[in-house]
Amino acid sequence: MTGRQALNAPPTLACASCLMQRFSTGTQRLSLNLPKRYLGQPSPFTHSHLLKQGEVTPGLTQTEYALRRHKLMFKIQKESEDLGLETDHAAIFLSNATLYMSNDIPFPFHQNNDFLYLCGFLEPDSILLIQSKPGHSMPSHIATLFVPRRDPGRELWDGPRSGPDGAVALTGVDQAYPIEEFKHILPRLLDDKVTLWYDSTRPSHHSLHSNFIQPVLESNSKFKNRIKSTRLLMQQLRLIKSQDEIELMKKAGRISSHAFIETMHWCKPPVDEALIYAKFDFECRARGAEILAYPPVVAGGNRANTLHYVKNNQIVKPGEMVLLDGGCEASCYVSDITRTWPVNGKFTAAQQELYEAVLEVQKSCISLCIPGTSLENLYSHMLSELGNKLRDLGIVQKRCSDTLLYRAARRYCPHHVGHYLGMDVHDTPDMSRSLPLQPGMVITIEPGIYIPENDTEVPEKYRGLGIRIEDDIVITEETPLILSADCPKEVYEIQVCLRGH
Ligand SMILES: [Mn+2]
Repeated sequence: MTGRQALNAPPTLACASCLMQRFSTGTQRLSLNLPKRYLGQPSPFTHSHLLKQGEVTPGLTQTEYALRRHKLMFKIQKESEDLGLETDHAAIFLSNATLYMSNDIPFPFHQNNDFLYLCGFLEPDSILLIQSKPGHSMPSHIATLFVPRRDPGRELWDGPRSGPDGAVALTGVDQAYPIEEFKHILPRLLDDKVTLWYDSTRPSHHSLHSNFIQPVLESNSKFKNRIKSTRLLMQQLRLIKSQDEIELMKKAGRISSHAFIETMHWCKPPVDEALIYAKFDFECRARGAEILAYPPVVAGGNRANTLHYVKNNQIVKPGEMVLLDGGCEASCYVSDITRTWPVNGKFTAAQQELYEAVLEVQKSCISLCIPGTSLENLYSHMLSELGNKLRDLGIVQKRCSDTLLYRAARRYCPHHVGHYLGMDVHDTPDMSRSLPLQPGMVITIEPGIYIPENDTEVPEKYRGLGIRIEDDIVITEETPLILSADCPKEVYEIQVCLRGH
């Protein structure tokens, strides 16, 4: 295929809709062909309570995954045109490896999210290869999985594996082979002079990289020039969520919000931060979340001023507030919520003054979450609003200049207003915060005010208080959609939740 032919490729949307039609029949056929045995992950046949027919992972069909691969190849086509490349293309994604905390004791396995995004396969030690079809215009392609072969000896210990046949039937990729076969593939691709799209700087699976890929690339230095990174292309794709992804993010937001309600209602002082952590974790998983998306911050009193406090091993005393920054991962998508509440059940006057200041800034930032603005703009807005609040509260001098107000805002809120959210908590981290927000982007809005107990420049009543309020926001054409809207945040809502009536 030449660059000129590629220009004649049909536009994305037309392709997407024919794909939809083509795959809607294909999906049914493949689902009916699912092996009637356990695979290496839930399937509609073995876990009908989790997956519907045609779904690869809960809520995401084979069509959705095929469309993602299609969009990736479309982006590769565009970029190769810009670079003037006239070759065929192959994109390679490695799964994660199982990591061990000590001899034979694995950490819970988590799939590499780029790999997962493109095929939905949840086993470790696997490779996804997406090749342009020689003689066809992009984004036509062939998707191949290389997966652990079935092995009764290992399966006795570790449970069933999908094997190549199970991987094809479940995910809807075109073909699959045992992982060992991959070693024959790469040299052949490079001999055929393809451009290789692969993130070689940060391989997600070290032994697959060093066994199968690195030696081939090092065997001939000219191969190096034919490698292009997939990192930014993947992040551009993952930055804009589809309707199916938004539905899953709503679910994650709902589960976490209800876990917050239960945890707040249950929480009575004195209470161990570790117990609050356990309660929140339990309430998330009892509602169908697989895991917490990150180690939560459960910080009582002055510990809330340590932004990444995760020791969670102190006692929260009566009269103190606790800051809980937590969120679950459900069906591969995460939520990230923070609430701060008085464990007594009622805010003191000083706590309420500071809390309402943060809340007003937070709501003001959320009201500006519309297409065209950016996280950077929202950050500037947050700082200027925080500056005004700090002045109104008497934390900074009444007559100080805008520059000093801005500086004070940065001092008492040392972090950004938010970040992108998706399959990862800090999602698509190489995407600039200056990008104009578009419908389908999901961000957090999380202003805070943190007053260390030893800050003698601040009125005494505020010392030792640290407050953050964080919600998850979908940008839409109209008003922003708040995924964590079920989680109480008004003072009266919180107090009602804490008292249980
Ligand atoms: Mn966050």
